[in-house]
Formats: sequence, structure tokens, C-alpha cells
Amino acid sequence: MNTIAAIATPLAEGGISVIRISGEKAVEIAEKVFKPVSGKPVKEMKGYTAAYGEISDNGKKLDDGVLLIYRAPHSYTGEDVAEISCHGGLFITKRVLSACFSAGAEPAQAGEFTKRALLNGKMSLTQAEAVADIISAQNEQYLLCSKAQREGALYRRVRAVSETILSLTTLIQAWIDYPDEMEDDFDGNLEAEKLKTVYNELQSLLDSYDSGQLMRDGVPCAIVGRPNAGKSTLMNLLTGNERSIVTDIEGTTRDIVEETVMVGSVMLRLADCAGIRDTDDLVESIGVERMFDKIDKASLILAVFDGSRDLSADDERLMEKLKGKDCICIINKTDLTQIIDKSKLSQFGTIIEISAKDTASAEKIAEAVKEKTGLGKLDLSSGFIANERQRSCIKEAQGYISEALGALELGITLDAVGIMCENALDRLYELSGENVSEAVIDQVFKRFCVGK
Ligand SMILES: Nc1nc2c(ncn2[C@@H]2O[C@H](COP(=O)(O)OP(=O)(O)OP(=O)(O)O)[C@@H](O)[C@H]2O)c(=O)[nH]1
Ligand SMILES: [Mg+2]
Repeated sequence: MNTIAAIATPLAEGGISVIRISGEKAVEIAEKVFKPVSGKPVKEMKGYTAAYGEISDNGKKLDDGVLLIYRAPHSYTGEDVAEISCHGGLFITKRVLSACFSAGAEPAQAGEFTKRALLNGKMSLTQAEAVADIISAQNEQYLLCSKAQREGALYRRVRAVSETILSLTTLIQAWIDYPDEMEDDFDGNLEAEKLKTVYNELQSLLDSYDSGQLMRDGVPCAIVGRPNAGKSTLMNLLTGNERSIVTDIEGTTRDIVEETVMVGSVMLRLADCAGIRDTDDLVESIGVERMFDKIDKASLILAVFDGSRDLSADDERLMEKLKGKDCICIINKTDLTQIIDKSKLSQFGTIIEISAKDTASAEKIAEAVKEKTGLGKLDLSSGFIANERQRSCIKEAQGYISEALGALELGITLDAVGIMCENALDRLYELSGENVSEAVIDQVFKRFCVGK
């Protein structure tokens, strides 16, 4: 395989930049562009050793920096790797990279270092995908889950399932080859039980998909209520800044104001909406329509009511719209005399009473959000489905297992059961990358950055 090079650090000015070279000629190329001040030849450097020295292009000095050598197979890619750290200027970094190209390296494609790690058996496809998830993680919880995934959490779960299916296909094959000898050894009920366990495990993985997405991207959450209920005050409390305009004029917020924030341990994609009311004002009525649209799309609603006022017709219209949605009912303005009739709010499972002007209220809301979404305490570190590719592999495998179960229970020939199990295995091997087409691999690595 050719030797590739790329800038591994962001293309921006910084303290240092790292140029990574991987492949058979990595050390040879590093030798051409880097001269250690110690005088020791680069080719004599052992793995995991560093040298300080001069970086040059065809004898022309460019910079001074540090060279780090990894020897195959003990590197990220499984190949010989050289990493040159130089000063973090954009121009100098690109010059060092072009020096590596003049010395014989070829430009790396997006994700090509990780792709090589996959091809060299350093990681499974799901582990490689987790590398991209670690890089894009925006909150600690998702980062921890992606780290577990990188360490093989999903891979191990899928492998355990594959092994169960494989043992059944082996048994069926033996039964087909030696039906007389196997007659007593094949217990259809027992095998059906095992397949049911496999089916349930695949279902539990499928269930993890939505939670994983919400954890990664944040829970779409609409803040709704009548004008002046304190929605924007609540938005500002949760974002920690004056994101929304707050006044005592009804109808202050007209368009949707959005911000992604961590509310306690859960990431919310908050949308502060216009207050619901009948209005002749064209702009405000468009805002109200958008609020209804947000309610349809949100996974969580913060429904705000003004505790210092009685429920209005608009409140009741909103409550009708919220039936069946996941809501946290927030009775706001507890610092004022309370007039609201709480018994009318019984449709809401979760009700909290706060003053959005009091910063201590944020904690109360965080607690309710954690309980309601179940995300704060959700632990996906035992493996979860992180993307659509993985989901469709598991879904199809589960479909085949379901057909195999049906065939077993109906007493259809074992050949058919065996074929279904093999199809399920194919999908699971595609998931882990053990049997996957080049096109699928290319698709996975497209979302990586160059240099990873
Ligand atoms: N006393 C008191 N006033 C509050 C509280 N929360 C908000 N307010 C006040 O209520 C008024 C309306 O607050 P907003 O946050 O703008 O209300 P809104 O629901 O966004 O209103 P619209 O954008 O018009 O739909 C402002 O004067 C706030 O200062 C609270 O907890 N206690
Ligand atoms: Mg507002």
C-alpha cells in the first residue's frame, strides 16, 4: 500500500501542527524531511521514540520541530507511522506537508488513517465509526458512550449474538449432513428459545438508537405557553444569557429563538416560541403557527403557565394540543400570589413550580428533564446503535431471525431456518465490517476529516 500524509491538526493557526505519515515508506520519508539534532539517523529510531530536529524540503530549512516514530504494527494504522510536529502556522504546516509529498508521500483521503487501521485489523468498523463520534461529541455523556463504543462495546454485543446464531447454523448443517445421527441431538424448542433471546437482544439494540441520537444531537424541546407566561425568561435562565427578549408586553417573542444547551446532564435543543393567543396581527399569528409546528416536531415540551393568573381559553387550547405529548408542566411566577387552579392541570404527569427569575430554578428543571427523558441516567456504555448504517444492519438481521423463528415453530424444514440464520449473520458481519463491501467502507469514511 502507498504511503500517505496529511495534516492531522485543524487547519488553523495554533501552538503546534502535526503532520502524520503512514505506510511502508513513512520512516524513509521522515528521514528525508527531518534531521535530528542528535545526529542519530531517523531510520534507527525505535517505535514510540521522539527526536527534536530540523525540518527541511530538499535541503531547504523550513522549521524546527519534533518527530515521533511508531513502528508497525504498534501504531494507530498498524503501519509504520511518523508524526512531525512543527510550529502551528497555516503556511508553515502546508509547507511541511508538501515537503513530505516531495519526499514520496501521497495525499491521504478523508479518514484514510482510520480506514487503514480497519483494514489492518486494528479495529472493527463499528469501532472506527466511534472514532468519528468521539471527534464530534458535544457533551460528556455522549463522549463517554462513544469511548466505550471505540473500545468495542457494540462489537462485543454483536459478536455474542453472532456466535449464538453461528452455533445454530453449525448444528443445522450437521443435521442436514447426518440426519440419522443428529435426530436426538436437535432440540427445536431449545434452539427456538436461543433465537428468541437473540431477537430480544437485537430489539434492545434497536431501542438504543433513538436514545443515542437524542444524546448526540440533543432533545428537540419546545417552550410553549400563553403570552407573558415567562417562556423567554425561562429560556434565558436555561441558556445562561439574554438569548430571548423579555418584556412585560404580551407578544414579545414572535419568531422562534433556538439554542442548544446542557440542562443538567441532558442536552436540549431549546426553541422559545411565540405565546399562543388569537390575534389579528399577521406576524404574531405566523409565530403561533410555527409554535404549533414545533410542538409536533418536539420530543419534549416545557409547557409554561403563569401561576399568578387563572387559566385562560388560550391555555386550555394549548392543553388540548399537548395531549399525548411528553410534557413538563411548569407553573411559573411562584414569587407572586398564586391564583391558578392546579386541579385543571391534571393531564400533566410532571408538574413543577418555579420562578424563572430565580436562578436556583434551573436545577429543579434539570431534575425534571432528567426524569422525563430518562437520558441523564441512561447508560449506553454497554454498546448502542450510533448511526443509520448500523441500525439497518441490525433491523434486517432481526427480520431474518424472526423468519427463522417462524419457520422453526411451524416445523418447516431446517434448511430454511439455516438459510435465514446465515442471512442474519451476513448482516451482522456487515455491521462489524468482517464482511463488508468496499462501497460501504467508503461511505463510512466519507464523514471523517482528512488526517484522521
Ligand atoms: N414576578 C415574576 N415575573 C416573571 C417571572 N418570569 C417572568 N416574569 C416576567 O413576566 C414578563 C413576561 O416574561 P417573558 O419571559 O417575556 O414572557 P413570554 O412567555 O416569553 O412572553 P411572550 O414572548 O410575549 O409570549 C416579564 O416582565 C418577566 O420579567 C417570574 O418568575 N416572576
Ligand atoms: Mg417570549
